[in-house]
Amino acid sequence: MTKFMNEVWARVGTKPGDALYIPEFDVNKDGIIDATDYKMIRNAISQGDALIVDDMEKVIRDHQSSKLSPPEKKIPNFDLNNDGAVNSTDQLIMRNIWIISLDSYTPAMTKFMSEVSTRYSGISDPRYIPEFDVNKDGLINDVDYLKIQKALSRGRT
Ligand SMILES: [Ca+2]
Ligand SMILES: [Ca+2]
Repeated sequence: MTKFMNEVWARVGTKPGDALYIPEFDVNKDGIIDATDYKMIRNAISQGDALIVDDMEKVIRDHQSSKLSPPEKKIPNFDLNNDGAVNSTDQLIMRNIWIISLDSYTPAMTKFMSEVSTRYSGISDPRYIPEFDVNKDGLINDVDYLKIQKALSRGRT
């Protein structure tokens, strides 16, 4: 469970007037923070993670290359299965990143995240990839890196 979800959990059963009550956590506005609100918040967060995975898959699709592509067209870190090409196989690995075996996950994650860190840049920089700017503030930095890492590693740690 994430720290944030622990905070939500700690408030289950609280009502307005209780010290721990936070109005925003009463998602369905029925005057009590209960398991329903907890589930709605948890699902919303998972959905956010899923959208990030979708975006990362799109990045791989947008940067396909074959073994014959000229070096400047190749981004080896997107070759998640290390077969010399960036193609639908790598997309599939990303799409299933939550459930693939640890043997596939660990090297894929290492490569992909190292590409994210080489893309730290501002919006006018050629290294900038819009999908990596998760919070859409025009910068790719640690904030985005951690969001991507968290979304892709969901359930692993
Ligand atoms: Ca590949
Ligand atoms: Ca950002």
